[in-house]
Amino acid sequence: MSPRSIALALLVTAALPAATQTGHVPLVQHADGRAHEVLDGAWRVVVDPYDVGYRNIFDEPLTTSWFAHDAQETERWDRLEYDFDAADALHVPGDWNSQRPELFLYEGTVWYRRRVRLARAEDERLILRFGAVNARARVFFDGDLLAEHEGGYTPFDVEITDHVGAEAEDHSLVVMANDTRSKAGVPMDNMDWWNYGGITRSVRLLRLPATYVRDYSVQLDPEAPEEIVAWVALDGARLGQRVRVAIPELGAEASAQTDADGVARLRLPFRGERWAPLDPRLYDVVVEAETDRVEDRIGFRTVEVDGVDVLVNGEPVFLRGISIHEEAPFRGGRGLTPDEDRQLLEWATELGCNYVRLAHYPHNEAMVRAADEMGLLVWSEIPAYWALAWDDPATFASADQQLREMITRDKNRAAVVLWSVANETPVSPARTDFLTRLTETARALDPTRLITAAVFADHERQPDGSTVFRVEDPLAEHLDVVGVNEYVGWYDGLPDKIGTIRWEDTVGKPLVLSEFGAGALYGLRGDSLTRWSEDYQAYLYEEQLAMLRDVPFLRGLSPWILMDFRSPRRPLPTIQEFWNRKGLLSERGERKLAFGVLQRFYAEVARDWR
Ligand code: GCB
Repeated sequence: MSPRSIALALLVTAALPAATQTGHVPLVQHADGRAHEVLDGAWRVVVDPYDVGYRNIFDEPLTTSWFAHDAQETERWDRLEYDFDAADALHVPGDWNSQRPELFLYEGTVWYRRRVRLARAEDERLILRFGAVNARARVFFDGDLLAEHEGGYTPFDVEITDHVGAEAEDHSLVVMANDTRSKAGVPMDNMDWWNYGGITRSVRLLRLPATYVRDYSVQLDPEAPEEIVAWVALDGARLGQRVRVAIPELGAEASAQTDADGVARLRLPFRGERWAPLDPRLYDVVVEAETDRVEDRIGFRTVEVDGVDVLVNGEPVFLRGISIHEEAPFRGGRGLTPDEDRQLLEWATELGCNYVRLAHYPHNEAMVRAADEMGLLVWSEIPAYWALAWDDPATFASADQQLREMITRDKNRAAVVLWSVANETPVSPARTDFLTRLTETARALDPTRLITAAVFADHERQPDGSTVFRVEDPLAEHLDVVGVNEYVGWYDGLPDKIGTIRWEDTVGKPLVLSEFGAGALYGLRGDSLTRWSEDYQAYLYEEQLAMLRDVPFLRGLSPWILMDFRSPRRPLPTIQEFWNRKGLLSERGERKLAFGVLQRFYAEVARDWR
């Protein structure tokens, strides 16, 4: 059915499927490495604050949505209360909040429309890759609902093969994006970052053969690091094929026959150079089946924990890190370009980092690939943040799915060493059970990386005036590396309290101080106790770093945060203006004093850990 021919009926009968995760196909590995067309650019939009696109006046769902038809008037008496062709456009990838002043605080539904002229070769499969749509997406093709996806920071794929014919024809692609916050969501309805809505990452149309290489994993065998273990999974009718994995530069290759599920396992000798922090070595890797071929760039390294040490390639490392939000430098907002990703990572490198915590959700794929190329270790996390609805099975399903999508997408990146399942979650049996199950998912999908979470430490004032910090969270037992967020000097006392802290090891695992920090407005000076001044922030960093130097089981830190970022929780006029000011850089990249304090500390640590 062409959109133009659709009658303007508001049919009200059956409901849209209740499930929020339907229709999409298993993720295609390395979408960028496949033949594709980029569907970014100007998409026409209808802003729909009352959700008229999918419900009638009695709050009953529409069988097929009003806007999804992308209809046009054909007779002069037609009643059509929208018109995509005459509507304004928003840029994809991007969020709506930072593109239009009147949408700055908008949370709700926006319908995006893009026309595509497509023909399909026989035996070709067409898959739409959405890098991310925050937070819920419904994808309609020529008016038909093809897929729904929930989770605003991970990719999903929608197959349109059966909807495209041999002749070139115009098709209508409509995406409903909704970013209404909810208590049962992941993240929940309360968080300290901007809920940027929209098609926030690139949209691509992948052209794949009838049976294609859907996924693969190519990594050093942690048990026998002179070998690479690989698996390849095919998708399509010809699941029985010979597949080959090769690293031409090393003259290494292996081939194997797929099993009945289209999966083959292979081993290759590895006599190359390892990928190492700040010394990244990537190899061209060819993954080939009889009907498809993909090329990727992959690094090889090991990562493990030995007592309180984190070992990369068998060498103890100290994680000199910084936390980063996915917010565009200089302009704010999402839809970062590869240059903007790199800018953030270059600033981290200038700070002396060998490690970044990509908070509080999976960042875009190009960001992780840039870290891989720059030799920055990565902590990657899902937005299981603060008080989720631990008892709600749908909340668990969403967290679990986002974790799977993150691991599926990034499992071939040597840079990624830590998967984090949560940030600052209130301890209860239901929460610990929920998060423990997530650690099990992560380990089952990827037994080669370390599992972590950012938790709180218990602290107690002692009669001698000191404050003892120890991790008593039962989740720690299920983690390889324990992350702790600690805000003494900002939310808890003044910076001079930091000197009273003593850490006690209760878990025998590496500790990473995943956050500490203080707000400062760039350019605001005062004495070291003037809140919001650069001086206060610098003083707090000095005190924290002096204290942390003496923690024998500390193996890294990622202070909060590289750059100021937007947050609706931060309304203080003249200082915050909806920016969380804990950045070491302003949103324009201007260095605050504390940048230099941390930079000097990292220079020292880099010398000591050589
Ligand atoms: C935290 C959170 C982080 C906040 C930060 C703050 O503990 O993990 O998301 O932005 O504190 O600035 O309060």
